[in-house]
Amino acid sequence: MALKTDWIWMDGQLVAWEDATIHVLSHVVHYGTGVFEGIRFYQTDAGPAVFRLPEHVDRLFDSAKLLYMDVPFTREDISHAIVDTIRANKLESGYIRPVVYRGLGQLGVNPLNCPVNVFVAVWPWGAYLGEEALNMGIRAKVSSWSRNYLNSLPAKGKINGGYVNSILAKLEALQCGYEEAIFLDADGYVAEGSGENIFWAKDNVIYTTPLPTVLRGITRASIMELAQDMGYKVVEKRAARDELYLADEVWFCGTAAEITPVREIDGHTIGQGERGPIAKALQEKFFAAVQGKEPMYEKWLTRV
Ligand code: PPE
Repeated sequence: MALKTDWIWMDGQLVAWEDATIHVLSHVVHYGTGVFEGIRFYQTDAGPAVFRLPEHVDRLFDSAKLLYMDVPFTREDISHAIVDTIRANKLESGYIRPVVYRGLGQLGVNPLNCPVNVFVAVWPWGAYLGEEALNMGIRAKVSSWSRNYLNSLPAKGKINGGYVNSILAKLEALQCGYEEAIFLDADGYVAEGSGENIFWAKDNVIYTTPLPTVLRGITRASIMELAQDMGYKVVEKRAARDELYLADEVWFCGTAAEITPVREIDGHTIGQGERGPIAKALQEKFFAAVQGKEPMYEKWLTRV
């Protein structure tokens, strides 16, 4: 199993992977009352390095705050737990999944009598949508499901239960023969993918969607910075779906998805129907940066 490693950090200590279990009556199992992060670490010449660790830990604490959970550890503790878990499992590169959740105490919608528990797991995770997707691009479908409405679920929280919305869109896209879904928000404007932010380019200007209804993606912020440093103008824009259909390039980005070009949406060929030059240039910069080959972005790396 791809998820099998040796150790998982649980509530302050490393436990054997087989023993990293929770009770079926834990609150999170019933109501999705947890928050999580997805972080990557990459192989560099000087050993593994975690990409933008402080930003991910900060977002984890923000997410917990939105669910009124006091994390029983400091940000420093969690950062150390992440580094320790990578070291213990002796992985060169992979994915990190910290989860802060309501555990075993009482059931019913009120979670306040349940403890707040934490675990950190790591595992090797290759290209999220397949290696070919990074080079050739994928086919996406505008979902018939709307992104969680901003007064239904806060977009700035990476909340476990909220991902059922993503799963519905993903399943619909797969059932219809596409690889990924594009969400519109409840007002009909382009929002994001099921687990990615979205960008597009038109006439050499790069666009992405504004934050109120999408996750404040750390890859999104990195790409905006890389693109600006490369001389591109980057604009946050509320857009209708037709703007994507008519774009020169479209790509998804996220920790898991990295930078995945989109070559077709709803039967419309995007640009030339392949990875475009801007997405390719950004991929090259991004992968160089995460592998410690760009001194300018060394600031984004935490050495393990
Ligand atoms: N939007 C959503 C809905 C989302 O889930 C992610 C990350 C992003 C945007 C991009 O955020 P960032 O990773 O900070 O650039 N999705 C995570 C989980 C994916 C999964 O299938 O699980 C991820 O990429 O780790």
